[in-house]
Amino acid sequence: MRFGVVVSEWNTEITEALFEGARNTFLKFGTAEADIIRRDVPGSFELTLGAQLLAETEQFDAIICIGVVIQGETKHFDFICEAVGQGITNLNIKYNLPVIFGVLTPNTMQQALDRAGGVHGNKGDEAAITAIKMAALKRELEN
Ligand code: DLZ
Repeated sequence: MRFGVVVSEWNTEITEALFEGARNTFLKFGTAEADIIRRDVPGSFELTLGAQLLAETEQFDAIICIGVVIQGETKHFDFICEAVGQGITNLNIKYNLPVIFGVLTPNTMQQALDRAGGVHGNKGDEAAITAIKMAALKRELEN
């Protein structure tokens, strides 16, 4: 299988840890390093277009979007989360392709760290497992 991973450059300490979690999980389940294609985008808002550009190439069994949006004092949080959630949902339907929501939406940086290799595990691992499961389901039902 071949996987695309789109990574947001905001809060890179967290997004890099999530990417490493996803990458290690793909490798553990037998994906070749060359079949994990990463592309970076400036922020989580850009994850949707980044994933769409990968989907358009028709080279992937699934795509993961990795980002972290931390609750702040402005409404940015709500707008970005709403937009990326809806955008990724739409891509799943538009391309009939698993596009996985690997976006953390914590209240604090500590909550993000806890989910990026901390006490609550690594949500990047979970995103990769979801990608593998959905890609396998798609193959099974299409063949
Ligand atoms: C502008 C912004 C803010 C305030 N916060 C975050 C964040 O917590 N996480 C994130 O991934 N991106 C953030 N951004 C950037 C937006 O996602 C986007 O890159 C810009 O609004 C430009 O479209």
